Amino acid sequence: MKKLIFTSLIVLILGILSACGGSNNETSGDGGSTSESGETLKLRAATGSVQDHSSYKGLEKFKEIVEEKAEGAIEVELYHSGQLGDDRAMTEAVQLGTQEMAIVSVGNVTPFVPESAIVEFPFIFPSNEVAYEVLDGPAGQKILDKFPEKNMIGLGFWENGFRNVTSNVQQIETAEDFEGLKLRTMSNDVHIDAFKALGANPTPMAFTELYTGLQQGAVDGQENPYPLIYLNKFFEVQKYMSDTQHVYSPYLVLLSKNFYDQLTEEQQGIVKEAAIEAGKYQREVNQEQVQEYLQEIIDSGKIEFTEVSEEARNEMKELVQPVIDQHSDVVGEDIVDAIYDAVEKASK
Ligand code: TK8
Repeated sequence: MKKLIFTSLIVLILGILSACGGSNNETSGDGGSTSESGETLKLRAATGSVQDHSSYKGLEKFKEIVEEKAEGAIEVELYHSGQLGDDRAMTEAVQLGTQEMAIVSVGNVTPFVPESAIVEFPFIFPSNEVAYEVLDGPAGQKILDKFPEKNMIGLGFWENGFRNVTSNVQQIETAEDFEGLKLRTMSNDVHIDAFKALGANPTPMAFTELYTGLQQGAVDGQENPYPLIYLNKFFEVQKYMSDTQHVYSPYLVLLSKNFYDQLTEEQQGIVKEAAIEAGKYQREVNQEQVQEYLQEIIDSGKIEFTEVSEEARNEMKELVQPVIDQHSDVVGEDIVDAIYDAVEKASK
């Protein structure tokens, strides 16, 4: 009998506590909320790119929207230039919950979510407009849906851009020119296998170490969109650049699931909508920067720029196709079919 009374008391106490406890936050009505202690929730968001890069401009827009709509319940702290580490380190921190948000190249995230590799398959997107339509639609959502099981939330895709090769050895105008090139790549098996198929010697290296790696000759070349080649001054330690446009690189907006689960429903909506709205702005800024910084690089006279012919680009496509076929098996038929169908539809 005593045991029954004791157990009933425990259940009663737990029931009272849970009624008082609820979520970590008490909603003040229209998105504004604070945690039970009244403390503001801190959201640390970082990019590996420098402050002038469009990814940081996008974070500034994200901060403006979230802090206005959350009415002080969420404080966004911004970081840039790898201050919180390179993409891999930031992705690990977001997964662990020690960092709330990161803007990272999908190419650096594939070790965490292999299915995401498809969006950086060589030559899969014919234009940035097609990429936007596919990534922002149901096919792109299929990839974002793979992140919660890895303790992360994929809020959406921003833009890094079409990647182009720079080198200190020779101009890369045809597939043969890749022969023996010690090329820095992201930590991405698809890119490593693709550049091997082109005859290069791919060398994964953190973005934060890349400038020194080029300057000291640890690697002969790299591949990135023009804004990063300009803003990180790679063009000053390279002799040749060509518009290979071999991969379209989206940025992923990664959010800690631990943090997301703390938010009220209203706050989750605010953060999601802010990422989408800031992403539209970031893509516009990035497109402007692609044009502006390509011209700055050419006008600098510090690097020899060449355009790649369609014939040469088609030869590269043929050489990397077996790699795409092999890695499509890793991504899985459902996502592969969805992405390629969406690309075909958006390209019409
Ligand atoms: C830093 C990286 C960079 C990526 C790379 O912003 O590692 O080459 O393209 O953009 O995310």
